[in-house]
Amino acid sequence: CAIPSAVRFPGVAIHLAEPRMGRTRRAFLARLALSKGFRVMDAYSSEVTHVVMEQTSPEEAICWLESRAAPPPGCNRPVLLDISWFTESMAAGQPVPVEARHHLEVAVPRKGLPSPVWMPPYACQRPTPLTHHNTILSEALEMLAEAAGFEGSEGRLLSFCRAASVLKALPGPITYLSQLEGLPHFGEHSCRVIQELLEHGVCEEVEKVRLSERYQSMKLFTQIFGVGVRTADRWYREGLRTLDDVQKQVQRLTQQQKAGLQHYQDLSTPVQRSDAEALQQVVEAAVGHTLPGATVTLAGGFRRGKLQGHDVDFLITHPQEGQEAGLLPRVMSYLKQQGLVLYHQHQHQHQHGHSGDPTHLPPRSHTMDTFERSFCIFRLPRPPGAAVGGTQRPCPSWKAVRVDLVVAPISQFPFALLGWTGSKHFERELRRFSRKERGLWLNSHGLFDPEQKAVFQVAAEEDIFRHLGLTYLPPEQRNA
Ligand code: DCP
Ligand code: MG
Repeated sequence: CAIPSAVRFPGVAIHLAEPRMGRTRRAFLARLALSKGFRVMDAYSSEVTHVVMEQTSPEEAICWLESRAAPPPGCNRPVLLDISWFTESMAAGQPVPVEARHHLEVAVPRKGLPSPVWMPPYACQRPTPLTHHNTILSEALEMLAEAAGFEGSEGRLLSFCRAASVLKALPGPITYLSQLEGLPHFGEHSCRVIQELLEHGVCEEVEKVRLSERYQSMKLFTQIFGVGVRTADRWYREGLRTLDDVQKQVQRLTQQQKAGLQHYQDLSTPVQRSDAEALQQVVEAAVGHTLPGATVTLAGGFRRGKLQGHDVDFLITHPQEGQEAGLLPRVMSYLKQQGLVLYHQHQHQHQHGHSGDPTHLPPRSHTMDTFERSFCIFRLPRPPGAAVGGTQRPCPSWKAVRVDLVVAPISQFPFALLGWTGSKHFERELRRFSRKERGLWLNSHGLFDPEQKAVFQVAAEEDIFRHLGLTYLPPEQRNA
């Protein structure tokens, strides 16, 4: 055992297991650890607390350990760790807490045993944090989902989204194909994509899609405010490929699309959290001025903790039912007077969105809700002195930002908040779970029991989860 001049962490005894490490690297890592006050055991013994391995599969790691003498009674087995624990500890200058992702044992389905990662099938049954351990894999599947959506293949879109979403909820990275065994929604196609990524680092199908003219044009067109898949597809079939091509047909565009094209550059730049906060103040001031007591709540991706978004979603309500009626046009004209609105389109409340009759709920489980709503482009002043991308070039004094304002009566507010917080896939799964597992229809207005012909009264999002028999998930865990 090599003991450093001063052992700083007596409770930790590291053994660097050799199989994949190579002698020189092992010696280098040992010296590094010693210099930082760690104990490093050259030989494996019952004193070892942390076994560190590199490029070793969990199966191999367990074989390695099992081929060694079992610890004497009263001694604990060491933990089997990936090199990531070691490098993080070296960087921190102290042993970092061992997390699931460091373990070489947890994520492995051992032959004959059920997979130790049990994953419930619906995204609303499991927490999904914003950042996770399988980004490269989930992004590849999501690109295929997006491309399927461009072709109108809803079924394939859903399959890829569900598989991607499972990866986002895993406690650690997938490094071996066998770790997919027992996970829901992994069909042959998604497995094949993951296999290629694990073996070669790239998936041919994904790269082909990414570079295809079809995908690139569809992506470009659908990024224009007011352009959906159907319009984009029509333009593509007519031979349009670039924004210039679209610009040449400007007379055919809707007002919304014209505005989208006009502000394309700004609107395709991500909205920052600080922008969302600045906008919240602006909207709060306008709402407070128009109807004292009315509230503004940030929803969408920013409520889930995202640092960037494609737009900013706000929900407006008033604690006294009915007071919110007619509020939005007045808020909008106040904002317009201040020169803050570059574009706005008002969507009137549909008949059946009315809150007067509590047993009345939109009969179809439609994704589009029927609240009174404004799709806007705001003119957001930039803080003085801001520059473009760290260059010396001063930027314009304002930028265009997409904002959605939605008004909900207080009795429907928890449903509206749940429905507008997302993610899109989380919402889809929540509605599917309600319908298939509970026989209830959920949307942004309410939860409806078609047999009892009754709606549930709720005061908060937590009540909705409870009615559905689901564990409450805070917004930060809805990033499915
Ligand atoms: N939503 C909805 N009905 C609509 C539009 C959106 O129920 N007609 C819901 C689903 C979304 C949420 O509202 O999860 C917000 O929509 P966004 O498209 O703004 O999505 P995000 O805010 O999650 O992402 P981004 O960061 O891209 O804005
Ligand atoms: Mg949003």
